[in-house]
Amino acid sequence: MLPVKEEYTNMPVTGIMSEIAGVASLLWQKGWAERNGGNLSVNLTACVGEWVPGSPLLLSEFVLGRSFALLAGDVLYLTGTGTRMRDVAQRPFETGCFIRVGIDGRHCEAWAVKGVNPSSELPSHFAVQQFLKSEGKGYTAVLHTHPTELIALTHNRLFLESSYLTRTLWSMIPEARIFIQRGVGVIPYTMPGSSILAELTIKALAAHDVVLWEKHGALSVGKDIEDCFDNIDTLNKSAMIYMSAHMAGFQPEGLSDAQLNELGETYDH
Ligand code: 2HA
Ligand code: ZN
Repeated sequence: MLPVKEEYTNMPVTGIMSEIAGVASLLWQKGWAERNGGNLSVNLTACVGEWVPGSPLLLSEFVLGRSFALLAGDVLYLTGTGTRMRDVAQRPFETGCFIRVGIDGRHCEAWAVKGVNPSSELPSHFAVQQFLKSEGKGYTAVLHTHPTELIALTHNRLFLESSYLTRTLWSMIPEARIFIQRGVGVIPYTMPGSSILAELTIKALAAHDVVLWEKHGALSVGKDIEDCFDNIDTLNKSAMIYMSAHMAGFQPEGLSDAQLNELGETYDH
């Protein structure tokens, strides 16, 4: 667990914040978080109840462009706009915001150190968070990052078809088939941060826990932020194996249909 500054240790979320810091550190080390690339959110409501963050975080208020009725009363952590993951790794309390959604689903209170505003991807994070809550599977975390090899695959039209991409990634190593049971969704290139991207992402999340955005990045959902990271890490490993084989001059054989079916029969739930 990374050390947490003394002024934050009375907060009921230090464990989750250490987890967020740990994942942010991995994203930076993996080379998936150049500059301010990527953002993440966690719905903290289950562990904070009526908690109101205190000093040294300052309170501000803002109104959302649309209502997120299902999130009314919830508290979410969201990384700040322009935030570098390598800084989130060191100072998660100071690089993001704690946002309580009002009972109308629109008026929000946000606590953050002075000058930190929520990520410009707030509308897509809230839309995905609301979708996760509606599904009732206990998923609380959303991670968007830029995994190099997975993005490279989306530069080939063949891999823009979800079933072909999933079959290829599953067949590179058993773990991909075991842990990414719902496969990977793919969304054609769309302007980053746009509401259409958020809409298409939610549609794809009905069938998958991980979605690739063509020529941009990945978004993963899970019970916690480490789950989100593990999903993308497992798939990126598959992409790396695929590319390593090609770089060595041969087409990887891949696990057979029978081998993949056997894994599915043994592990799917
Ligand atoms: O937060 O990655 O897609 C910066 C981004 C936007
Ligand atoms: Zn991005």
